[in-house]
Amino acid sequence: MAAGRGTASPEALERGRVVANHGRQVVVEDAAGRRIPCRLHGRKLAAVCGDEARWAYAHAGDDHGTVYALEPRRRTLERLTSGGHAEPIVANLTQLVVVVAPLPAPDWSIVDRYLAGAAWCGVAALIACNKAELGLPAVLATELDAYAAIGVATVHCSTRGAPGIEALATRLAGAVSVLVGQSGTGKSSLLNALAPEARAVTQEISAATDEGRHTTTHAVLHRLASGGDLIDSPGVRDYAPPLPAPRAVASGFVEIGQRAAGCRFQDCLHLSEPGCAVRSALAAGEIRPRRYDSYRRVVELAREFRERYPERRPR
Ligand SMILES: Nc1nc2c(ncn2[C@@H]2O[C@H](COP(=O)(O)OP(=O)(O)OP(=O)(O)O)[C@@H](O)[C@H]2O)c(=O)[nH]1
Ligand SMILES: [Mg+2]
Ligand SMILES: [Zn+2]
Repeated sequence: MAAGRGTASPEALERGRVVANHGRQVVVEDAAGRRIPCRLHGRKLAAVCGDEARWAYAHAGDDHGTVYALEPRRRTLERLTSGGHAEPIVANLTQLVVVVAPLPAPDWSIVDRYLAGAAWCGVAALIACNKAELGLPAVLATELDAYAAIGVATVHCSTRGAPGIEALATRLAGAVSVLVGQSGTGKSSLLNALAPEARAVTQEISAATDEGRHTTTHAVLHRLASGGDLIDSPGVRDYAPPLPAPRAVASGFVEIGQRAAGCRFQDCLHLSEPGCAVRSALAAGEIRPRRYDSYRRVVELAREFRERYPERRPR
């Protein structure tokens, strides 16, 4: 089937999935697994990795095509831009995998914000601790145990030695997952280990700063032989998801959201209100101060957002 540029009607278009995104140029995978470079039709169309696309070859026999439309997105991972807008990163996900490692040293507030963002958009989340063959510093092991204790799944993996990638592969089977996290944690290395044909570029972290070099610049999706689809994404220096109303922030912090029902006031923000079950649990050592601090900072962000953009409705 081929539809010319001006003649493409929705029924005549093929279905495919955006598996890489380079601005106005994308790569679409068709039902047979072929990957076709496509341009986006019109200025308004903006695709992200994971989008379901309606596309057509420009002319019969062409090896490139045009994307004319995108299907409505489900479960989109978004980030809050400095201008206060929600920018989609990847679409139609089922699982977010936050990758941490002994080096670069984890920034746990980034991890907490990813977990909150996943909860708010209805995506399951998992923490993968890569480079585990190096051995885990006690502080890292303690944090991972604490996440496990509040019900966040954690898996240890390595692309260089034991424990390997099997436990991660098991978690990815049957899911559409995205690898996110700080630069240099080994996201692209994990993709290459799981899907060697991906041949994603990887790079040593900087010896001067012990930080990654922001090697990956675009999200890319690969099918795994072990099952599931995996999206590699660029490493971040910081991350904030689009913010809900301050009262809804607790739903992104599982151990805080669970206790909110015990608060005296229904609209308790768990900051300094009397009769607050969350503050009681914090005082009793049942909630970790570091996690509470992450929560408090996100509530502050959500309040600032409301003051700054009163016309924008929180989702
Ligand atoms: N020791 C050890 N090093 C690893 C492991 N996995 C990846 N690395 C190394 O970590 C460095 C960074 O790996 P990348 O895969 O480029 O990291 P990334 O997370 O994709 O980085 P960005 O694309 O910048 O976000 C490279 O030198 C990898 O060889 C591992 O399991 N153990
Ligand atoms: Mg990378
Ligand atoms: Zn409270």
